[in-house]
Amino acid sequence: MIKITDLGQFVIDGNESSIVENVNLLVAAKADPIAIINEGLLGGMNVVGEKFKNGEMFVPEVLMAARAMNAGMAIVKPLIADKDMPSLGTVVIGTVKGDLHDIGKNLVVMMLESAGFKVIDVGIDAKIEQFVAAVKENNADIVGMSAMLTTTMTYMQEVIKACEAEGLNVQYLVGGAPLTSGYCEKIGAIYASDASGAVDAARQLAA
Ligand code: B1M
Repeated sequence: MIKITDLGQFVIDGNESSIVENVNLLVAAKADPIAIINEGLLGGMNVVGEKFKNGEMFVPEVLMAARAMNAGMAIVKPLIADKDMPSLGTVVIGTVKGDLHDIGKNLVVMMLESAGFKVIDVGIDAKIEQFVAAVKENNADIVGMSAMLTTTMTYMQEVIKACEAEGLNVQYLVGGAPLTSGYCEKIGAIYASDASGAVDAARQLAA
């Protein structure tokens, strides 16, 4: 049987069937589910994140890797009590009102989850009330917003104002093609240009 650490390469290769087969074997052999996640699945996804950042892997490969990782997660997560799941913090994330683009946001979600964040995805066309309710329900640390249109990016500021008016103690992480770091600074949010950058920024915000 393979070692837990060997799972990482299957994730990097986006080899979902080998992940499913070998995670099942490891579980049957009573391997620690948390080690399967941390040393196997997330270990591989961390490498994917680095390779994506360095331009050695591209979006379709990252999506395949994430799908393979999620297939393994689906097997082991039911074996772990919620309290035992390591978490760096909770991120509520969505593509803002009026905007239906979600490929980049979904990539950010996968990378954040791989890095060990609990992520509440409020989806596309997300309104202020959805962000606020999700932050309150989940006691979130970070609000993440994605926008791909110049006409929708301004909604981010409205979400931030609403969270502040509600007295929510959260930090703001934003991204999307039309944004600039200058604009994000002006609205009081941290800007990340890609999914790996989002993970780095979230780690700093949660520290
Ligand atoms: Co649309 N679209 N689109 N589109 N679309 C763009 C964005 C556009 C630049 C195309 C163009 O004209 N050249 C343009 C926007 C122009 C502008 O406002 N500046 C545009 C337009 C105009 C429109 C419509 C208005 C077209 C129309 O109907 N007339 C319409 C709007 C619909 C709406 O949202 N209300 C529309 C519709 C669509 C589709 C539905 C067909 C489809 C979306 C499908 C989907 O997402 N499920 C679509 C697509 C696919 C695109 C392009 C081609 C690709 C976007 C994408 O997925 N990129 C895009 C042109 C382009 O970018 N080349 C375009 C890949 C993705 C991995 O990158 O989303 O940038 P990206 O995400 C990156 C980073 O930005 C960052 O990390 C991600 C991963 O590295 N990031 C974050 C993103 N969110 C983040 C959040 C973070 C941190 C980082 O923290 C929380």
